[in-house]
Amino acid sequence: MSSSIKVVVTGAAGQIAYSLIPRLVNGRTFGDKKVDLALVEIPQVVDKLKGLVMELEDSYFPAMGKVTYTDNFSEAAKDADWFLLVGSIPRGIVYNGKKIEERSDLLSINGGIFVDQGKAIGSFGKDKAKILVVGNPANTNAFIGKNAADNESQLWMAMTMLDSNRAKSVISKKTGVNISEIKNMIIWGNHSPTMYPDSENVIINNQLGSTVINDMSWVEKDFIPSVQQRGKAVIDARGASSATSAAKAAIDTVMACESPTEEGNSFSAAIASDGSYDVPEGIICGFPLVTLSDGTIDIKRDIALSDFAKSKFQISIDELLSERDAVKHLMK
Ligand code: NAX
Repeated sequence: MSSSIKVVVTGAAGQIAYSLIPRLVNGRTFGDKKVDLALVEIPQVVDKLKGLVMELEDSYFPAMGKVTYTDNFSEAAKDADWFLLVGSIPRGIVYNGKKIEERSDLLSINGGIFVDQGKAIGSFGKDKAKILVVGNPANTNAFIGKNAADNESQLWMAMTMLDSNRAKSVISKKTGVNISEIKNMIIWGNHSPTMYPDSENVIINNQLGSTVINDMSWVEKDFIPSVQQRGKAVIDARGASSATSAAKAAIDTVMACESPTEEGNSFSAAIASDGSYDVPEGIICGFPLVTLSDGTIDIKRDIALSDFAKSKFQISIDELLSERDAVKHLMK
């Protein structure tokens, strides 16, 4: 083993985490680094993690280092390199005596959680730590967390890789091209049904999607809605939200950040806008990203957006701005 890395996972007793955690220590996600895990849950379920730790031990992962579990996020955050923030309060549950149905309630409750977690990450996480928010509403949770952390060396992201993987799968079926030859699959905007999956700039077998697909009616009526609504379709079919595909997407995001992006490709995640593509500064927005050879993660800035793309993207930007306004009271 060349070195070690500490990874914090919240929501560790949940569905996504059950698929995610073993992959963190399988020796592939972080190459030959030894992986220390700090697993976090709410007090009511933290004891269940004892069983998960037993299973991890029984799986015999040579890359697995020290594994701890706790309901104390600040303690877990100490000197961590990566934070996978999966835990959040879902829509539909009763919280403090009230059924959580409205997006504004969801934003507010989870916002409170992300203020505390953000502060702890800013104070106790390593400088240059990377944070991937999976728990919904992911972009705005990341926006709140980043603001509370107030540590510019750390990189906050919200996950849109699952949307990108779903979009690749739809394009693969439409074109008959293997998914490994579908690159630069960009998700612009929010991880919500307003996201804009970009069929024009995707690279299919080394050619631009706008040339290969050439069927805007299919793009508008089939492709975009099926990617935007895929999460709901999985819930309707499975009776539970996407879990193994979400875990795979989180691993894909980590791996995309851990090694340089190949020329011409990009990966999807939402990060704080620096004004690129006229997105208001600060909101956590889905962009095409690249990992440079020195490990820096940057927005790929040379993508041409058509008028059609700009109008779709704007809908998602507007939604992010309204979410930002709804959590103003949580900002420093
Ligand atoms: P589960 O309900 O199975 O698990 C969530 C876990 O988080 C629970 O065990 C809960 O106790 C824990 N938790 C809640 N608050 C916590 C806190 N403050 N600290 C630590 N743990 C906490 O949900 P699961 O299916 O695993 O989904 C987790 C989240 O991912 C949900 O918010 C879901 O909406 C979101 N998703 C995000 C996706 C994305 O692409 N960004 C796709 C999949 C998924 O829908």
